[in-house]
Amino acid sequence: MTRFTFVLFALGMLGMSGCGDDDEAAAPASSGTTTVNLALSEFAIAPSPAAAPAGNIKFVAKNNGADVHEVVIVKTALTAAQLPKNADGTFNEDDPAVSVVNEIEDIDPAATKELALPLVAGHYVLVCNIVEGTGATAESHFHEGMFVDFTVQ
Ligand SMILES: [Cu+2]
Repeated sequence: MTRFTFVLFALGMLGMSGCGDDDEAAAPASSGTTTVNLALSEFAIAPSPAAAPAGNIKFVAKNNGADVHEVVIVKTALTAAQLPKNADGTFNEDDPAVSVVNEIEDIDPAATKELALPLVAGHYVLVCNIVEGTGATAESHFHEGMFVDFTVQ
């Protein structure tokens, strides 16, 4: 036992183990699951934290708005502002420059939905691609700016 670990041990004996925990359990952060909270509103997606380590990531999407929202997880080299659009202003999920990884669909107002999935390092964009109404009065959440860049490190 080194002097340093002895000090940690001693601190633990003093009831401060919450600070040090067990050294044996100090594995790389990427081996666990990182929770990323997503706050949804009209018309924004706010991730916290704004980036996460590669590995299992659990998105917890809370709808703070009055509309139904969704979160489409897209892997792409494009920035959120560069994403390809359909003629109606919605995000083109089928464009070859993007890869839709998964999505959390139809999150009602005040509801929370979770999705855990393994993500490799790279650049992602989180998009709400909901469209309300049809024709000239249709409102595209993507067109309104409901997207955000997200980095997996
Ligand atoms: Cu939306």
